[in-house]
Amino acid sequence: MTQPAEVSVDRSDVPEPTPAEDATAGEIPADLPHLLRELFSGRRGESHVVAIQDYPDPDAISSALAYREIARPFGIESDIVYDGLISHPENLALVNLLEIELIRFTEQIDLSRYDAAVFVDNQGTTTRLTGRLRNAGIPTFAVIDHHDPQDLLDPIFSDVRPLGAAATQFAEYLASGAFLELDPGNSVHVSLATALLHGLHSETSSLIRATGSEYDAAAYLSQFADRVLLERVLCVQKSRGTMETIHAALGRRILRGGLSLAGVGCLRWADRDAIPQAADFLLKEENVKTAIVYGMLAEGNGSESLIGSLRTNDATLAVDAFLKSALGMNSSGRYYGGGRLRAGGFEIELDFLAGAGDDTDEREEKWVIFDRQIRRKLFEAAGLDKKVE
Ligand SMILES: [Mn+2]
Repeated sequence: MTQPAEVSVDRSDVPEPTPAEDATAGEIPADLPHLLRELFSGRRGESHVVAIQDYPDPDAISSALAYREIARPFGIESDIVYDGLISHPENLALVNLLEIELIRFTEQIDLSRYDAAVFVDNQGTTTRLTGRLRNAGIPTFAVIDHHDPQDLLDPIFSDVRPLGAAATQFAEYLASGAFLELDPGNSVHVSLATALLHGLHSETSSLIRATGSEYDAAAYLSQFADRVLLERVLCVQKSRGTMETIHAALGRRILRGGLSLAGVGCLRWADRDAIPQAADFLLKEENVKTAIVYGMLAEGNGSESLIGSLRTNDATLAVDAFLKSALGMNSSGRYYGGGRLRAGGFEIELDFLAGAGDDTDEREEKWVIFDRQIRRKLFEAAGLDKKVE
């Protein structure tokens, strides 16, 4: 380990990712943690920006925290930055209870002060920071993610494997002992293990979608996690806005051929995360295989968008392809929707049509049109359009 590989790293040993569905309890390639350690030792004194997706979930938050802790012994300081919002109550609880320091991007933050960028639980396609970091001239040091390879970034270190969660990758790094030994008496380590356990629990729908690797990771993390804290993070009550959105979704849902579709109307920005929670809820109904909930969201700055979430327990549904073909792309070639195994989402900016101000009638008229349009496209793509009213 004398000559840290600065630029060229042979990635031929990194296994070719296969669809997440086929993931088995594969062993972590033994050289990955050691390769990362070697790279860390050549970067002492650096400051890294860990970019997580715009609407960070527990998998992303805990993975970023893990990166910070494994890099710290090498004299590398990391800031965890996101350019969006944390609104899901469970995610807020995680951040607050574990006192996780996250930085929300604003124009005042000078990204050029960082030496390198790291992407965890994403590959640069779900965070607006990618373009900002590129503009600031920040090189990409590492990409550590469990989604299908997207080849947008060209990192020095890449670990993109089809696992149930990014938290699993970091649990494997920790278990390898290449970076630090977790100590059950160290409160930072206990917080980290608790956060990762929560990350992989929530990312795999309470381990239902877990592979063997997630069970191995959970077994390892459970030696250090704080169960009382974990319970407090998990048992967060739903906000009033979320309850109202679920109520609207139940009242407005249209059931057809195993698809439950609900347009919930206009939403407050703070209730954005009510959409996926409502989709989760609709999926519980008998005979429902796929649930899609969408609504119209007004941002403080006057911009508006339609956002939606898809949840399915139909293993044969190719979520990503379904949403891409149903909703298409915008004029700059960016798809409105996409997804992974059993979950997906979409976001359609209203651009010129945005901004009804306080005129609720105008907003309601707009909603009626968009609602009908989205409903038609989704039913058509699902082959259920014959009976559209
Ligand atoms: Mn994830």
